[in-house]
Amino acid sequence: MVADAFRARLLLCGGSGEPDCRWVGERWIGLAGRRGGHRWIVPHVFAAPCTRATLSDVRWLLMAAVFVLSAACTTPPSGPAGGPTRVEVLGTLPHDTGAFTQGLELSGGVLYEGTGLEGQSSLRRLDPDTGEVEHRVDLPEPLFGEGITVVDDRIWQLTWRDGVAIERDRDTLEEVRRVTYDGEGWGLCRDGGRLVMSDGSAELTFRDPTSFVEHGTVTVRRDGQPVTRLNELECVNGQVWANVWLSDEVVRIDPANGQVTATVDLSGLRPADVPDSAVLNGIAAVPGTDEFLVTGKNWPTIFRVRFTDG
Ligand SMILES: [Ca+2]
Repeated sequence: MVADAFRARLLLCGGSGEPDCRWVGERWIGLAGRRGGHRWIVPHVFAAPCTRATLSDVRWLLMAAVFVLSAACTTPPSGPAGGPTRVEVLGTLPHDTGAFTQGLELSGGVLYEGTGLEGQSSLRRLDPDTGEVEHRVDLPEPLFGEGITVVDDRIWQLTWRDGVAIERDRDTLEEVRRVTYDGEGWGLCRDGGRLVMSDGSAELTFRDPTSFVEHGTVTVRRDGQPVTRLNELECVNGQVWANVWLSDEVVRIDPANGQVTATVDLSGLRPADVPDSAVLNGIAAVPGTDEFLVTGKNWPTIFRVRFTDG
C-alpha cells in the first residue's frame, strides 16, 4: 500500500525543472519525499520490504535514505551535461608535417600556429583558406615553443620548461619582450580580460593579458575526477576547450568552476602511419561560426569541423 502510493517516475536531485535534475528510472518503486529543495527516494531494494514493515521500520528506512541521498544531493553533478560528443568534418586544409603543433588560433582572418621541439620551434602565420605558411619566425635554441594566443596587436607564445613567455608583434611576429613564470607552459588562450594557461596538469591558471601576472587557478574535473594532461587550449564564448595530451579527446571546460561540460571524440581524424608523438593538438575557433580548425603534431591535414551531439 505504502509503496504503491509512490509508484512513479521519480527524481534523484532537485525539483522539477531544475537544471541539475536527472531521472533515475522510468518505473522506480519506492518511497519518495522532499527535504529542503531536494526530492529523495528510497530505492526499491529498500522499499520492497516496506509493504510488510511496521511503521517504525518505514521511518527508519526513510531516515537512512535521507542521510545517504542528501549527501549526494548537496553536490552538483560534475560530469558532462549533454554537450557535443562527436565531430563532423566540413573541410580540410594541407598542414606542414614538419610542424610540431603546440598552438593554433584564428584571429582577424589569419591563422597563427606555434610549433615546438628544441631547434625546430617557430611561430607561423598561415592563410586559413589554403594552409600556406605566409611568414615564420624561429625560436632560438634551446627554447621549446608551446601555446600561443593573440592579445590585440601582440601575440603571447609560451615555452615548455624554459619558464619564459615571449610577447611578439602581431604583424611581424618579432619578439617584443619576455616575461618569466613558474612551472611548465603548455596551452594558452584569451578569455575576455584574462589569459588561461595549462601546464600539463589538471590545473588552469588565469593571468593578466598585459603583465602575464597570475591571478587565480581552477582545477578541471570530470565526473569528480581531475582531468590531467590539459594541453592546447581555445577560449570561445566564455568556455575553454582543451586537447588532452595522449588522447584523441577535446574537452569543454566551464572556467568558472573547472567542470568538464562536454567530451568530444576525434579519434576518427587521426592519420594512419604516424608516430605515437603525432598526437591530436591544435584547436582554433572560427570566429562568427560554431566551427573549429583542428590538427595534430606533424599531421598532414588541418580539419575544419563542427562538434555535434548526433
Ligand atoms: Ca588554440
